[in-house]
Amino acid sequence: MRIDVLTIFPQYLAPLELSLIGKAQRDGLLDVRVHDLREFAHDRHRTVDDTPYGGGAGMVMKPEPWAAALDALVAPAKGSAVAVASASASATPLLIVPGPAGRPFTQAFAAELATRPWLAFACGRYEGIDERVYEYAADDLGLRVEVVSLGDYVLNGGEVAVLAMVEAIARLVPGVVGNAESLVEESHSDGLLEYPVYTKPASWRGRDVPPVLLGGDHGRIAAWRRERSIERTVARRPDLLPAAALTGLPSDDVEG
Ligand code: 6GU
Repeated sequence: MRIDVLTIFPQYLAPLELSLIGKAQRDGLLDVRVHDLREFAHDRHRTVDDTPYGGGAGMVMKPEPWAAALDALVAPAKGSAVAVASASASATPLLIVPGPAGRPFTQAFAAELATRPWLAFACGRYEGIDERVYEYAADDLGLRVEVVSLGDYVLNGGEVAVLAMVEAIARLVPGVVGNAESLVEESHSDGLLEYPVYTKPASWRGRDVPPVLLGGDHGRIAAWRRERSIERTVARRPDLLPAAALTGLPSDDVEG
């Protein structure tokens, strides 16, 4: 999977070199390319923002640097090595713009994005990006554009959100997570929150591991974990329960 990130703070994305995502890059499973938007601002001060039409607080990102950056991404100079390589992979990236006004980022959406050969993230700062950039990307460059939000709060820019989204997506790309079984039982994989987990010692500071987990009866353990998942979801995320019930998985326990 190829991932391009356009940002005025390339250093913000440095953690993508670490841990599982860094290893996946070295293993050739991920190809992450971070680009400095200011390289595409051609005035003396490399300006990327300006005051909003209609007035109001803050600044808006200018369309010209964004268009130049997206042009370079989608239609690299003809005959270049990049043009040849990307033409064989996938013609255009899916363009993701992180922002609090976006569609919610979920595990299901992460799984869909993990099947894509090429994603591009456009990190806005300030009050946002001139609206015409979205139209240009869709209408003139033919990109699918998705504004995506991590949740109902406001970050200063898209960079931290990209770190979170890339981690959630990349770990679903086959081979990135060594033990694929660990993807099956985690939170949100069946619409419920994950059950509590324990390790040695069996007794610690007067607190014992639930005895059922020590018994080796895998049927009883699975039933216990299902109950704890439902209990925890009821307590912390009751909004998830209608969708989880529709999967049919926990319905036996809900009735009993
Ligand atoms: Cl994806 N971006 C920004 N800038 N703020 C956010 C967000 C994303 N999700 C929640 N708040």
